[in-house]
Amino acid sequence: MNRKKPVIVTMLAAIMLISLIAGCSSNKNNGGSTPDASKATNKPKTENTATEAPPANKKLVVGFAQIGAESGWRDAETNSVKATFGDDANFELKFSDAQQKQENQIKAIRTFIAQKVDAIGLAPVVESGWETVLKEAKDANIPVFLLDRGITKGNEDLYVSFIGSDFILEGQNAAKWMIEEFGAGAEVNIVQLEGTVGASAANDRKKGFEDAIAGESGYKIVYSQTGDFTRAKGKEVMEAYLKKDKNIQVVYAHNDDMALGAIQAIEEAGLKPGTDIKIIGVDGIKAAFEAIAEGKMNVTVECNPLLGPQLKQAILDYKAGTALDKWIKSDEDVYAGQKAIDALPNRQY
Ligand code: GZL
Repeated sequence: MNRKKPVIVTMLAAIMLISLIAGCSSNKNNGGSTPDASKATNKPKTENTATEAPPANKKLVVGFAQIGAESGWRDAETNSVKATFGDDANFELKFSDAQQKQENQIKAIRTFIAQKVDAIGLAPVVESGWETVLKEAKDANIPVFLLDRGITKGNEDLYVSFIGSDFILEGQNAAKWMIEEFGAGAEVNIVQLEGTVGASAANDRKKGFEDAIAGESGYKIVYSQTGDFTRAKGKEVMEAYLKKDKNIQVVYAHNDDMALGAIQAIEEAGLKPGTDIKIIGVDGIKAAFEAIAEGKMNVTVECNPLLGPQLKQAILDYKAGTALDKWIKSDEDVYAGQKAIDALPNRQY
């Protein structure tokens, strides 16, 4: 005989079943939320929308859109990224070299998106022109990490973090060394060898340096021209200038490779680099330390290229749901004279 269960028992069972289901689904959402660490510091934190870590046995596939191989610094950064991910069985690195062309970097990012990589690293050759392709990566739910150069302000929602240096500070440090060397009120003519047109590293090193000498009326930038961060172009620009005018006291190059090219041009013009004309570079590559030890260069402002470990850690933190700083900054130093000579044996790149 089919006895009807009291209605109350059936309703209670239904209520219990519904609350049980609701309880499980809310736990699942909590697993994906990012602990709000922004209260701990006033640094802007990146909202982490990662919902779950990949299964334990799956490799994390990282696409890295590198600029090119234009300088010793760039080679050191490439080696750092390749070594970091190549040594870790939990990762697979897809690497592309854009030969310093933005369109090649954009193509590489689109390929990474099509390959459904787990994360994209990008060293943007120039600041502008990234909105469309980075929006495509965002729509594909692929986190983007900027390495060593930045993009136009106002697009912070298109990348997780910028891992790199304070280029304005680097420009300020270059000017600070120069003013300490010559003294306030000195009459100093300066040739500035600028980096790649439109690159954040060039824009900000220029800004930092020029702002720092704005109050020093005797310090004049008599010529400023891009050498595209390469040794060959740095030499070419310096050769052309020296044909017109030899009355300069300082060369400020946005990277050591252009400074080393300028040194060659100065020697070929019959002048003594490091003595007749003081040479300031940025990067801290070994060849610059060697030039300082030879007395042909005066100072290099360090810029850390060994960013592979920081990129890997940022990806792991992001995947684990940890809040990340929008700017993961490198700490750097300034090397001149005996300090550079003493540091030379330990320089890694
Ligand atoms: C700096 C980097 C610059 C280096 C140059 O982070 O973008 O690009 O200073 C390199 O040597 O070409």
